[in-house]
Amino acid sequence: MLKMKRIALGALLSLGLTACGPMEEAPESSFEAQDSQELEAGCTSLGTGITSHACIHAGSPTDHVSITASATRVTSAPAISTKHKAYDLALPSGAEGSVTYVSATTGSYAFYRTQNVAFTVVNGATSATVPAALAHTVSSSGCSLTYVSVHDLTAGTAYILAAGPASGNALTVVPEFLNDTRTRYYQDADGDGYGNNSVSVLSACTPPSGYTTQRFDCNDTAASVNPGATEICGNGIDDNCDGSQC
Ligand SMILES: [Ca+2]
Ligand SMILES: [Ca+2]
Ligand SMILES: [Ca+2]
Repeated sequence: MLKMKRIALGALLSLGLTACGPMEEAPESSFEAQDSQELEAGCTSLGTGITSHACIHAGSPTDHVSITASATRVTSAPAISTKHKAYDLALPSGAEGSVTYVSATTGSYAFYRTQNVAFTVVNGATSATVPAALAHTVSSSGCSLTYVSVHDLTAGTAYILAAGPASGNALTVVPEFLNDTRTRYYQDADGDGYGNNSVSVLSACTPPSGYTTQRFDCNDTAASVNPGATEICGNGIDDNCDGSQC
């Protein structure tokens, strides 16, 4: 199930504000982050951070592991449970093949693939299908991964991943645990490219518009004030957010 919690603004206020002097009271974020291990509510696609991470594994020869998939959906099928690997599955000719995945932690897992073929996640204990919480095509330059689906898994349970048939009877799968690859985004209300330290989300998803990975804007209501601005002497404003005026 999708779940969300409001982020603790109090904890965020302690993040690196010393360089910016007094802060205005931060507005509450409209994008609600969460501190569980599951996909955020409202997530419509995975962000570039986790996709880039998966692409690194897909592009690294040393991360590849060759697996011959089982012709039947059994919990004794070969496991692809080790994270940060790219599994090259050899599928039965013209048919689906199965491998297993035992999640170390309860939460949301992304399975990136090189082809958008049938991909079913089955709980090995109950035989229940685990529906995708999210699934979409992937477009990343120089990356062989073209599709991803996210499934909520329970720690210690053996899941059967049934995939295919696939072109060439081959499919590469890169599993990623969302909590390993979340990115913190900061609200940039004034659009100057620098975000407000005190309004942020930690997300594996594409952030809402108006959020950026760059932070340390000491006045997010004035685009002329940010760490990249030129200090103007005598105007009474800390233009460049270094905590002082010249
Ligand atoms: Ca800003
Ligand atoms: Ca600003
Ligand atoms: Ca200054």
